[in-house]
Amino acid sequence: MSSPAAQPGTNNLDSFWMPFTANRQFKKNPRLFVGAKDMHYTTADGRKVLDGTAGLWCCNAGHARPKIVEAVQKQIAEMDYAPAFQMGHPKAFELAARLVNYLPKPLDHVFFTNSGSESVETALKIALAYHRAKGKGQKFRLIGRERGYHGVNFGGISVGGITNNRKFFGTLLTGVDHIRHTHDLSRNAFTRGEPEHGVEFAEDLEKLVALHDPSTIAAVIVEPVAGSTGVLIPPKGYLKRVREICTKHDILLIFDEVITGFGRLGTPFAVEYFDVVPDMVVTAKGISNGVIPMGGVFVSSEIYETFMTGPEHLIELFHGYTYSAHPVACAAALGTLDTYEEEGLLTRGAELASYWETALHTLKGLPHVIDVRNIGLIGAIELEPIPGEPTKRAFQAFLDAYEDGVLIRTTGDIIALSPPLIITTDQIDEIVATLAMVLTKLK
Ligand code: PXG
Repeated sequence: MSSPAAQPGTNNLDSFWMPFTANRQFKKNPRLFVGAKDMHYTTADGRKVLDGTAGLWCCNAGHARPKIVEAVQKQIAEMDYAPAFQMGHPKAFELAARLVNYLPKPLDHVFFTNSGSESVETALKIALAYHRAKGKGQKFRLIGRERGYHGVNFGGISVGGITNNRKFFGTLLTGVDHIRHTHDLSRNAFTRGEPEHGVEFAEDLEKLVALHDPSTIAAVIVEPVAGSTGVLIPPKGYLKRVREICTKHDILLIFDEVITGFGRLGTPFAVEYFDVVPDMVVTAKGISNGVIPMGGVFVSSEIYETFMTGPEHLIELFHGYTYSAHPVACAAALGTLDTYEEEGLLTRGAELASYWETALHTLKGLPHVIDVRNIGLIGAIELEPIPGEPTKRAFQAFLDAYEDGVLIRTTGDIIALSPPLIITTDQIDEIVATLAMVLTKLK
């Protein structure tokens, strides 16, 4: 065994089993970032790369923002950790009280977690426990959607609808069913904003209600805009119809806003963008600008109050994490909210959306492009896959764009874009010009 000192720095890439990464390919030709400031990363070989993805959809205010850096540094020195159970610290309460202002009134409590995946598990468990507390413990079924992404824990992959995230991992949760996804290029290709066609996909929920009986269904979870699966934008009226069906049958509606939360659509949350109020909202990522891991679940007062019964000395919900409302994460989130508010970032996407849309749609007509779609500050370019070699063409575009100085994400043969909300119009042009170059050369 060689000593760690014999393998300093990046000479040994072997030990780290990288998440959602082609490890062997990466380690033969690594791509390492060593710095980040505002809209740019710096690579290990000293190049600047424009961030077209806000890290992984999380650094909505850009990188190394002074208020956040300072808040984190100060908090670590002042109090590094406080027990999360049966104890508290002021910043957790301050943060919760500020956060609930971004959502409509009934969503006025928040439970803290450390990631989107944990937030999803938390929401699903609260849904089951809520119905049980109401004397309806037979409402146990959870409904997700094809191509949905709700993180990687067992509840999340069960309600999720991405085959590769499910098929390797056994039986998953029982009592789960799925409605169809809404992606329909035959009718909606090259739509700007919300597609015209597909509201009828919501009726899948009525079919499942008829099949299982509403008395067995606890909750439906959907991403208002599905991100990870390649930016699937809901057809006009779809989310409103899902809400109606849930209300009619006493089914809780959970919005997974891990990606859409914190300004991505040009409103603080998608709840406001689509004017649909769910019973719970799952968040993470932008809550702390990706700086310190954090997540949260917003619940309605009706849900919270349902648990606040029984003797006062008893724990109301047997759930929580060692790091729920971690003081350093709370400080990061407070610094993040200060930055969002001072710079108007949670609505800046609305100001940029039409410039973004026009710029992106200039890519229509380039080789292999079968769709361009956009909403808020999200964009996607769908490519025709190489026959028999799905994902390869988009992955090559990712590698080429990286070499040309722009960070993009790809999933399947779809390029997804979600830049920090501080992006300038010149930087939008730079992303689009680089992509045009990359797509023109792509085999
Ligand atoms: N729900 C949604 C809607 C997400 O997008 C999660 C839950 C899980 O969050 P955590 O914090 O546990 O990873 C996510 C995460 C991508 C990409 O490029 C998307 C995510 C994560 C990594 C990459 O599409 N979303």
